[in-house]
Amino acid sequence: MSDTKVYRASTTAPVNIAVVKYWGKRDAKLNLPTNSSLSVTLSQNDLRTLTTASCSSTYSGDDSLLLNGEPSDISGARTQACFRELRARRAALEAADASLPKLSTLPLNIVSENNFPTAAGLASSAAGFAALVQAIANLYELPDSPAELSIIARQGSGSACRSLFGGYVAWRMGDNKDGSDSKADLVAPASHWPSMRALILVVSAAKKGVSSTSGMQQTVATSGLFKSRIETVVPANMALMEDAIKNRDFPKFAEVTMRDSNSFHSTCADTYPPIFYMNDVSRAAIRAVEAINAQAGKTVAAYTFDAGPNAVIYYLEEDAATVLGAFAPLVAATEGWKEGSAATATVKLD
Ligand code: 2P0
Repeated sequence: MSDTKVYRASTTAPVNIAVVKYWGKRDAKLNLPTNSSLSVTLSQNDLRTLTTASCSSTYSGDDSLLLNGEPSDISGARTQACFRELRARRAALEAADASLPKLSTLPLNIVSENNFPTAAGLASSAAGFAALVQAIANLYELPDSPAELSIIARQGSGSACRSLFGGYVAWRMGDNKDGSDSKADLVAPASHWPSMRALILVVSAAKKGVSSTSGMQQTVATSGLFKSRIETVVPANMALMEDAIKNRDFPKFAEVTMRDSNSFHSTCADTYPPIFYMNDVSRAAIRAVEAINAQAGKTVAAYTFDAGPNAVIYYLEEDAATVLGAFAPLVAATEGWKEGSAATATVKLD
């Protein structure tokens, strides 16, 4: 009798916001980066992708993906690479154990939802590909560790490899040509530094003008500053950041975070033609952080910006009143991302 069962597994994956940024590929096909990077994973209660993967012999035709209720194109090489790698691992399990159902040959049906704006510089591709890979890995009951799965998620979107872990996560660039050592690595769990918080200032929920993928390719090809960033600035920032996290040294964490964001956006401005992700409200957020720190007489807040104008402000719980109070006027200048919600989210990192 043929098996008509629907096999199903769900998972959520969090957003991560880099404090040492990934920007540049040495191999565009495998998503191998020109530098290592390090991120802080935000709480799944606030920003996350929820994904369900299912497969069945009763599904007709091809694999499919429904993203936020809309059919989404999965023919791209990156999504196909993730499907192919996961199927190969399942097929190996099935070859070793004939009693396992033959899921690797069935069409996959993926349903995915973000609870935040997609492609607006809030790392939606990171949470999206991490959730896609983890959901299919769960469906296939793969024994692979998060670090091993991060190698697959990386091929979907580079930053996705860091969303396989919570807490403080490094993406080690690796040396190998095949990408087998370019993977995520847990620097510290969120519980190591439980008072860390993030304030997200949604300056604009619109889709970004220049995609990260094409923006970083233009930077690699045209920026002179980029060379010193990957050879000198980032290796130093990685070492300083890991020490700051290990020692729970907020002033150092903050300084490296802000310097690395500035360095990344400088290489964007040094790209020809230049790329500008920050706008006037973003720059006002930088000034606000400087004013908060000057008034406090110590560093209590750190800004960082990805490939969009939205600000992420890191601070510690004990400084919440100072930081959130100072940001109140600026919040009025930002737009919310979903009806009824404020323009900002304060995020606990669990
Ligand atoms: C990061 N960003 O480290 C940096 C900072 C944006 C600025 O990772 O081409 O969407 O899919 O590998 O991962 C955005 O790049 O690019 C990114 P692809 P991805 O978070």
